[in-house]
Amino acid sequence: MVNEGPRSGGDREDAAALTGSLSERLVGAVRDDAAVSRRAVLGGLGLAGASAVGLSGGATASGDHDESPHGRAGVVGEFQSADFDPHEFLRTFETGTVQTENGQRVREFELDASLREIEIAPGVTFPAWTYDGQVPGPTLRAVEGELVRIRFTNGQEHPHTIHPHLKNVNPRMDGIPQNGPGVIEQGERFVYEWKAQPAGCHFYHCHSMPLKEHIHRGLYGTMIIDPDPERVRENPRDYVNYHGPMTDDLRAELVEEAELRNHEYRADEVDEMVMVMNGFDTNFDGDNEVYAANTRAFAYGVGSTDAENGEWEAGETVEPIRIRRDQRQRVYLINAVEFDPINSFHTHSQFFDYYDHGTTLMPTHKTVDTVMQCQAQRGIVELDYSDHQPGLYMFHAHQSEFAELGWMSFFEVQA
Ligand SMILES: [Cu+2]
Repeated sequence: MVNEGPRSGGDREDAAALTGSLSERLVGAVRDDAAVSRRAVLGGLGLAGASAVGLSGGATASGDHDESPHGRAGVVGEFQSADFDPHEFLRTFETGTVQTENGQRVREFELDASLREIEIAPGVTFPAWTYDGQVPGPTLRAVEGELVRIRFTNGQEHPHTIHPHLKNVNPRMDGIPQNGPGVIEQGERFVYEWKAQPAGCHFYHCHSMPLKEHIHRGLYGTMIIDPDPERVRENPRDYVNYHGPMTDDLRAELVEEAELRNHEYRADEVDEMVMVMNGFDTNFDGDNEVYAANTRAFAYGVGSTDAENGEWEAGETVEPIRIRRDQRQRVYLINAVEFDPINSFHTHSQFFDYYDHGTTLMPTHKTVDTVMQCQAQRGIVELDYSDHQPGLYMFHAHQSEFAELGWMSFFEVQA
């Protein structure tokens, strides 16, 4: 008998039950841990103290579900704050404004630093330091060879910077306390300028001291530099770790890959996503309590829903990432986790190609189902689900603990 495929309601209910039970366990643990630790820190404020820092809400199942202690299987706490949507963030790329100055293409962005309470698990908030009010900061996207100009304003009481993981030839622009303008104090502005090179998937973050706090609090984001197909045609060897003959066919293939990476050419033919793996130390003891891809624990899990065939209800905050079988998927993946030495990305029932740092147009890892990244390491994951039956396919950190504390997600392959 041919099996009936994974789209039966049972699979969705099971996935929702798993997501829900992990989410509730996480929220319960964080709430208890935070209440205890903060009572000690805040001198007997107890639950009132926890409430004052936004941790008293706990998991709140969406309104129409049974709250009985025995009837919560499959009930998933929904996120209450609508100020950040990881589903929207996933496919949002900021391309700034472009102008030409003395023959040089210049791409401008504005960023500010500010304090923001962000919701990291249903009902659990975290006092973040943010770029543009969000964690991760906006995904900035430019084209190789351009000048990237960032007008930065620090609107927060701590001194901050923006440090780019680019090949930056001007030390004044390195965004560290010791060089150029140094740290940018509250109310100050600075204009950073960087050459957009090399093409790839890159990281930006604050480099003020203590560095681990400024990163852990949320001051980081992704900067994508799209390869310039014309430059690839002229200098194909810059984009491959390959020493054989450069044939016309290979050159043409590399140029085509560059076009499929470049948002001004054909990148829209690929389903592009950004996943910043991050973690949050909610009681400030030097260990993370909550992990995620894109800040919200289990947001790409499976929610409890009556929806069928992947038609998730509007406003639902926990839902898998819907993908098409007839389209290539590309994930710009970065590890921003503080305190833990490595993070990883693992796909179930699937192998992918990986481009370490995204700087090559041929995979650096071919046909793998797990990659690991240290902090600031990043790369491009390319997936092909055309052979797969429709349904839910899990992916997660293969540090199992991270997965159980929030970094567990599903792709839902559409029929
Ligand atoms: Cu900072």
